[in-house]
Amino acid sequence: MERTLVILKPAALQRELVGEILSRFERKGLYFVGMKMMQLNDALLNEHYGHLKEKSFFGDVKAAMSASPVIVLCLEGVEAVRVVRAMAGVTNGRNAEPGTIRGDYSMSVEQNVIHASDSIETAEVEIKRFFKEEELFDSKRVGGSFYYAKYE
Ligand code: FUP
Repeated sequence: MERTLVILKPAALQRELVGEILSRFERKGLYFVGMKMMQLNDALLNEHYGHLKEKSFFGDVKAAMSASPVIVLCLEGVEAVRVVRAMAGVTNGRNAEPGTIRGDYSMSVEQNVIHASDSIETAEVEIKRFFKEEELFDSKRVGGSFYYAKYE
C-alpha cells in the first residue's frame, strides 16, 4: 500500500473545517497512520516549498502556512497518492471541481485549505520531513478488511 502526506493548512484550522476534512478521508476508506498538530517554521517551509523559492508569492505562502498551527496527516491506502490528490482538487480553489476539498471549501489559490503530496517519490520525502518513524502506526484493522478484496 502507498502512504501520502496531507497538511490541513492554517485556513482549515482557523475556519473550523478540520472535522469535515478528516471525515472525508476517513469515510473514503483511507487509513490514518500518522496525525499531529504542529507549528511550521521557516526552515521547514523553505524545504517544503523549495520548488517555489523563485516565485513572487514565496514569502506570502510561507507566511500563510505559519500563521497558525497546522495538522499533518499520513494516510495509507492502495494508490493513496493519486486518490488523495484527486480528492484535494487543483491548486486554485476557484478552479477546483465541486466535490473536491479545495473545490468545496476554498475560493483562493493561497488559502486552499490542504496540501497533498503530488507523487509517490514526493510523498516519501514529505512523510520523512514531517514524521519520525515512531509517530507512524500500523494501519491494520481488528477483524479483517471491509475495505479491499484479498487480491487488491
Ligand atoms: P499544489 O501541489 O497543488 O499544492 O501546488 P503548488 O506546489 O504549485 O503550490 C503550493 C502552494 O503555493 C499552494 F498550495 C498555494 C501556493 N500558491 C500560491 O499562493 N500562488 C500560486 O500562484 C500558486 C501556488
